[in-house]
This record gives sequence, structure tokens and C-alpha cells, in this order.
Amino acid sequence: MAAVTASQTAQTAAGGEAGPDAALQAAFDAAVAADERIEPRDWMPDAYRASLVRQMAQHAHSEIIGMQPEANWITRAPSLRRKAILMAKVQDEAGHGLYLYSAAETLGTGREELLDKLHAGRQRYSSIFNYPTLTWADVGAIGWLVDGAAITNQVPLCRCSYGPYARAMVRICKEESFHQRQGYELLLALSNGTPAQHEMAQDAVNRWWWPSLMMFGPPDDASAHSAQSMAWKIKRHSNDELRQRFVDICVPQAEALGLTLPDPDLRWNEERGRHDFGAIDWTEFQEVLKGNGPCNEQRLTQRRRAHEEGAWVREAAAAYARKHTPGADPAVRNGKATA
Ligand code: BYC
Repeated sequence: MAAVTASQTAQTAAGGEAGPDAALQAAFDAAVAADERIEPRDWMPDAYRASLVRQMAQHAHSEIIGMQPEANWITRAPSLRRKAILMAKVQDEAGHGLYLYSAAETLGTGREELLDKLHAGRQRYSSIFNYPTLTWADVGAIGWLVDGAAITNQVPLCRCSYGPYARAMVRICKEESFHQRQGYELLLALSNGTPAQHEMAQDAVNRWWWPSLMMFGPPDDASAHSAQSMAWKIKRHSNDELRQRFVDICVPQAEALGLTLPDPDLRWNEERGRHDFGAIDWTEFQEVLKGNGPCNEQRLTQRRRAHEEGAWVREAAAAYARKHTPGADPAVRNGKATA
């Protein structure tokens, strides 16, 4: 926030009539209104901090849980080229998780605490990753639709009012854009392949279309956080606005792919200048959020296991960091300490 840091504002406000809290709040409101960035050392309302941690944690968890459905296909990728691309993509998702956990740390919430909450089922990750990847075409459908929905949702987050989140999103969106294109290219190859390959691509799109629309969250009138998050400029558009934008983007792309979208009510509305589309099954969405999706249990079990199995890597990294910390006991630095 270019305006003032918390301590500066407190000093200015000390002699004022409204008191330091009101002055801090006013400075925060003014910074948000002026489209300035809020930075970690700036004063911010507790609820703003808590809502950011909630959303960023959900986002970070989605990135690392999102590695599972596609990693499932790395050993079965049909060529060396496809395998190399898929491995790079899955690694990128781990990196995205890392940027986001680091950004959340700037709000005073450590990665360990967030991971504990994920593993205990106390924080969410995106509903989309509770669906199975049944065929190789699912890797293409995830790239095209899931990463496509993610980009539509996340490009506006590059203008989020919280600086570290906004900056993390810039790089994430560039990489997501590559992911989306690889999925599209994969589906195009299948769609133009043998009749069986074409059918496999169509089947994958049929299964991933509706869950992808659910990624944008509940409809606006049922979205608990949207109004406040938009007022704080964490979110720049409502869930329904972004969902509509995504549908409008996908329709011509599906035509170019030679595939259809599984919605008999999908049609161009001349008056609105947008596509109308069918009703989303919000009962299914709520069930997935409650933990009753096809893969919820599998995803969390696998995540907990990976965390336990990776304990030695974290311990080794921490020992290495201690050893190379300037000022540490020379015996520790030289690896001679026994403790
Ligand atoms: N799944 O008031 P609302 C990726 C929850 S990863 C699960 O509208 P908000 C990728 C919501 O958290 C994609 N939960 O909330 C990775 C809230 O619950 P709590 C992830 C959902 O925050 C690997 C409640 O429902 N992207 O791209 O204003 C490979 C009420 O909702 C979902 C992000 O996370 C859902 N779909 O808006 C490939 C982007 N939707 O917290 C791709 C950042 C809603 O009260 N996040 N909920 O317990 C956001 O933009 C927003 O958090 C949302 C929801 C639009 C998702």
C-alpha cells in the first residue's frame, strides 16, 4: 500500500479524533479504492486477512491435490513426448502450490498449519479433483476444460488487492496457459484420430464439462463470500460472471475441436450476446463438497500418505538449512555435530 504503513498511520492518527483503528481502516479503504496493493506489513482488517488465508489455502491445496488425477497417467502416456509434457505439467502444479503457500505465509499462517488443516479435512480444495481420470483423453479434457476454467477464474486474481497473491498469480497464469494449450492440442489429436480415439475424446469432454462449470463456485445468490471479497477487490468478478465467460470461450473451441458439449440447452442468445446454458446440478456439487464425490477419500488418503512418506525430505532440508545458516555453530555447519 503506497499510502501508509500501519505504524505510520497509527502515529498520524494518535492526535486525531476518530482514533487509530478508524484511521487505519480509512487508510486501508482508501488504498483498496485507489486500486493500490495491500502488502504484508500494511495494516489490514482481521476479516480481510482471514478471508485471504481461506481462499489462498483452498487454492494452494487445489494445486497439490490436482497433481494426483493427472500423475495417474504419467506411466501410461502414449509417447515419450506426451510423458515429458505431462511430467512438466504436474511439476508445475507443485510449484504453484509452493508459491501460494509462500504467499499465505506472508499473512502469518505457515505451510505446516495449512497442510495439517487440509489433512484433517478442515480446509477445502477444488471440487473438480474428486473426479476420476478414466482414460488418456481425460488428461486432454483436464488441460482444456479444467485449466481453461482455472485461467478464466485466475487471470482477474492477478489484480487482487493483496500484493503477494496477485504477484504469484501472474506466473501461475502463464503456466496455466501452456497447460490449457497442451490439453487442447492433445484432444485435437484424438478428435482427428481413429473413430475410437474420437469417441474417447468426446466421452472425456462429456464427463468433465459439468464439473468444470462447478469449479467457479455456487451461483451468485448462494455465494457466501463473493460480495465482501469483491468489495475488498480480492475477487474482481462474481462466480456466475466468470462461469458465463468460460462457456462463451469454450463453445467455438469445441467446434474447432470437432467435439460437442453435453448440454442440449446450450445456445446463442442474440439479445444477451452470450450463450444460454442448462441448469447445473448443485446437489452434486454440495455432495462433493461434503466429501461424497467419487474420489474424495482416495485423494485425501493419498495426500496424507505422500506427506508422511516425505517426512525425511523435510527433515533433511531443515538440517541442511540449519547447517548453512550464517552464524550457526561451526561444528553444525561442518556436519560434525552429533545432535
Ligand atoms: N470447490 O462464497 P463462495 C487449478 C466453497 S486449481 C470446492 O463462492 P469464494 C488446477 C468456498 O471455498 C483451481 N469448494 O466462495 C490445479 C466456500 O467454502 P468456505 C482452484 C468450493 O471463495 C491443478 C463455499 O464454497 N482455484 O487451477 O468467494 C491442475 C462458498 O463459496 C468451490 C482456486 O481456488 C469449488 N469449486 O469463491 C489443474 C481459485 N467453489 O471457504 C488446475 C481461487 C466454492 O466458506 N479461488 N467453494 O468453507 C477462488 O477464486 C474462489 O475461492 C472460488 C470460490 C471462486 C473457488
